[in-house]
Amino acid sequence: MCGRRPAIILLSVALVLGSLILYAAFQLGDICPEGGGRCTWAGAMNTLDYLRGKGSNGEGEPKEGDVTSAPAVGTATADKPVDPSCHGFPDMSNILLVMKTGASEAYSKIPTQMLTNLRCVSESNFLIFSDMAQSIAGQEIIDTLETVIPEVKEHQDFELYHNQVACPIDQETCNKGINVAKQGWALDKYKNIHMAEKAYARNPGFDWYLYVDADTYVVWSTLVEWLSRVDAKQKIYMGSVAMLGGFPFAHGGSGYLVSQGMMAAMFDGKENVANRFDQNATGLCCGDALFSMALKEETDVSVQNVWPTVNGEKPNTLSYEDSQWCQPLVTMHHIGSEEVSDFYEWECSRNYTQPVRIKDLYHQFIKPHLDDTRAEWDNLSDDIRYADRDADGIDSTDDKYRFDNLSEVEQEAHDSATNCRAACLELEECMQWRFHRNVCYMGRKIRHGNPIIPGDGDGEKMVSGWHKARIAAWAKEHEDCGEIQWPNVRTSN
Ligand SMILES: *[C@@H]1O[C@H](CO)[C@@H](O)[C@H](O)[C@H]1NC(C)=O
Ligand SMILES: *[C@@H]1O[C@H](CO)[C@@H](O)[C@H](O)[C@H]1NC(C)=O
Ligand SMILES: *[C@@H]1O[C@H](CO)[C@@H](O)[C@H](O)[C@H]1NC(C)=O
Ligand SMILES: CC(=O)N[C@H]1CO[C@H](CO)[C@@H](O)[C@@H]1O
Repeated sequence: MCGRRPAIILLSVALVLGSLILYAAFQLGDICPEGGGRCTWAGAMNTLDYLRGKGSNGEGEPKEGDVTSAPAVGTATADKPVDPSCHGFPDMSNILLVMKTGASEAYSKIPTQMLTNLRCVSESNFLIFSDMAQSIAGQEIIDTLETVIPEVKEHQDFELYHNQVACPIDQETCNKGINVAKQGWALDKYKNIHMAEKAYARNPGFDWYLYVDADTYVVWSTLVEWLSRVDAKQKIYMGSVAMLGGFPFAHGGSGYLVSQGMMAAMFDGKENVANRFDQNATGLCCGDALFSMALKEETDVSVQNVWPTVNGEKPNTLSYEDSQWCQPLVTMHHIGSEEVSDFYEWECSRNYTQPVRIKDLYHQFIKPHLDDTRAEWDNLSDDIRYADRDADGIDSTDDKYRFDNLSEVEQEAHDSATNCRAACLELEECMQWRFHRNVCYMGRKIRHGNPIIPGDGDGEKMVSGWHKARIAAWAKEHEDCGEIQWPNVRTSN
């Protein structure tokens, strides 16, 4: 029962929380105005019909390969009123999301995904695979490694796999003192092909199979609009291309898309396809690369690059520049739970109506946070460098350095953060700057970056800053992007 209707569990918890919040708000005489907070749990809970609908209607188990019966979540039906926070959610009933995680991280990643990015996705439109069978608040987590051939399971890479099953209490406690990151990574590469084979065996009827990690964010509005323009009957495998020893593959964390035509070519009429590659995985770093090699070997189809639409970065690490600014965005990676929640609330507030472009992230998540100067921050500026040519550790052959024909301000740029900033103000191409250990770095692109660890190294702090006026002027000038240019997808191989 619990496994079949995870929504009930989540919603029961939410109902209690929601009631408490509403009660508290009522006590304070401070009930939100109608529609306010629609994208929060409390807001959604305002609609009692919605609760009743989701909690009691028997939509039933999805039948195998039964795609057409999956209702579009954004659409209310007579017996299933719509979750108000899913208002406008696109019809993704021809897409199956296949999410990969591991037992050591599942409880920290999956609940937030379920509450936010997967919230409006129908149960019949996603599967979650891991290195152990689990149930998270009723959501089935499938052991994708169950079918790996027994000899390969004897490999030391499977140490964590066997330990996890043997653990009689929670994994977190059992894993104390174990390097879970390292052991989890060793296991991970065995998953991808098995996961695809199992997803297709359970659900062979979808047009598109989108493979992501548990720290990937999917922008549904962009994805659905884009895929409606691509013929899924063709053999298509696409993502953000990376290389392994010269072999191109779609980076797994960014997410990759495989068409119906491609899945059929890989698995139809064959048995135990994934097992053919179990042995290969032992000698390789990564499962996403092996997946690409396996596709190539079985079908002779190669990966297509659709970066930056499928993207491994996130708002604070993306580069806001000409070549990416107007591009539509479908995925981001390394997204923590707090960030997933922020994006979800933002997309919900836009009613999922417009495809998201990279520039939208700048406006929503970057622009409000740029400062003239920020200490202990790495803003990733590194297009031009100023330094003392003879100082220790300066590789004067690196052509990022400017030593000659400098203005007075440029000559002094490496003396202090204040001077570095002054040089940025003077140099027209400078959007932002960074000062560290008597090197002044300047950036021509807009990037936000990360805090540095305080007290790192010998105590010399890194300081960053942005030329806010110049950035604002650039953004304004580039605001008009015209029609969306979708990635070019080859439909014949
Ligand atoms: C897997 O290993 C077999 C045997 O060594 C080899 O023939 C095959 O090309 C390998 N396949 C991949 C995808 O690495
Ligand atoms: C989203 O939909 C709600 C409810 O229909 C509406 O009030 C709101 O103005 C819409 N917002 C946007 C950004 O379209
Ligand atoms: C510096 O200026 C001189 C004279 O204008 C020019 O010949 C030289 O190429 C310049 N050097 C650099 C590195 O720009
Ligand atoms: C992404 C990036 O360029 N990071 C750099 C930030 O600055 C530090 C210190 O100069 C470099 O070590 C990083 O590579």
